[in-house]
Amino acid sequence: MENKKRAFSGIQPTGCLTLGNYVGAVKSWLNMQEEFDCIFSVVDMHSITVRQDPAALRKRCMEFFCEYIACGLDPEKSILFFQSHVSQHAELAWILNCFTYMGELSRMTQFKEKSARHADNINAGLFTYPVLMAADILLYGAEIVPVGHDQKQHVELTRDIAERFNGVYGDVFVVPEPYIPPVGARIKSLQEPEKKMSKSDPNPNGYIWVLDEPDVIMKKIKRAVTDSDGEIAYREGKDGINNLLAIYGAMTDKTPQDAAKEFEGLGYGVFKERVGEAVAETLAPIRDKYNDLLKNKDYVESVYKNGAQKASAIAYKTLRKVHKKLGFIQR
Ligand code: ATP
Ligand code: LTN
Repeated sequence: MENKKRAFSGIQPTGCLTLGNYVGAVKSWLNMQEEFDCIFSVVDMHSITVRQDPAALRKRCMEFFCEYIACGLDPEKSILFFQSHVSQHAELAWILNCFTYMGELSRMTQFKEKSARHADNINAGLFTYPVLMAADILLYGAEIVPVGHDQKQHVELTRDIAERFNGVYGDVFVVPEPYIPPVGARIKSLQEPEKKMSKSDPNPNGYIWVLDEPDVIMKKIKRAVTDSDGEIAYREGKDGINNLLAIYGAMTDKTPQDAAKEFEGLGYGVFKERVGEAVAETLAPIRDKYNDLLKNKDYVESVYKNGAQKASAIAYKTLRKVHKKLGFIQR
């Protein structure tokens, strides 16, 4: 493992893991497992910027963790853990808060969107959320951060914070690069194809859950909003069809343009059926593996405990170095 570059990423356990998350994030994580030294976290501390019901959150955290493994993240190759199990994330976040400007945070698109959506609870955590994300990444010296397009701005802020800190104290942090998959970085909602597919969409017809049954997948794809010109082509102004082509492409490792050629001249009905089949086929083994994991709670527990231990050993070293640079007395 020693000479491999390190990758870090995470998903917050809100809503349910969607095809958008799978294509935009988890799928590139799978490809990275061989080449990189990977660390993936269920970032539970991020999810409390919005009020959560404790029982529901507990259930969802476990669900996401099992989904990670079911999707193919391999505890023998990658470190898998819950963010709240490694206290250094919160500790480093505080320090980085003191190296981040209010102006920078108020420019973050996600903050602007979420504070508009949760106007009754614009808490400081929502505002400083990107600082916790910077801590997640910088604690592990990650060189690469595989995320969907919407997270690029946060990784860029992480770079700025790291460079600012390094500018004062020398080379402490590795400055990370985002990795955005070329295809599928922006899977759109099936109901409102101008918006991204979101796991906290109140309308389940807008997204596909990675554990959806084949008949549910087919129904959702058949109901997907398209257009009325009847032509299967990948071009501007055809958001719904473009999205289905991107989904099909992601399922079959083709570009949306190549996928469009495959369906040239066919009707939307047949096209949707083929897209639905491709999605159902990709997700079936994930659902099977997930159901096996549910029967094996001890194994799952050993994975996250072991993961937290390994993550913590790395994080401890970084935090120790940071403390020393800052002038704190070593413990
Ligand atoms: P929410 O809607 O609850 O804010 P989300 O669906 O955007 O959640 P996140 O937890 O913000 O999910 O994102 C997890 C990962 O999945 C990130 O790397 C993000 O970029 C990626 N991702 C999320 N939605 C999509 C999408 N529609 N297409 C591609 N990638 C996505
Ligand atoms: N902010 C991200 C989730 C996230 C993350 C991270 C992604 C938290 N910490 C570290 C990559 C690296 C989101 O909302 N998708």
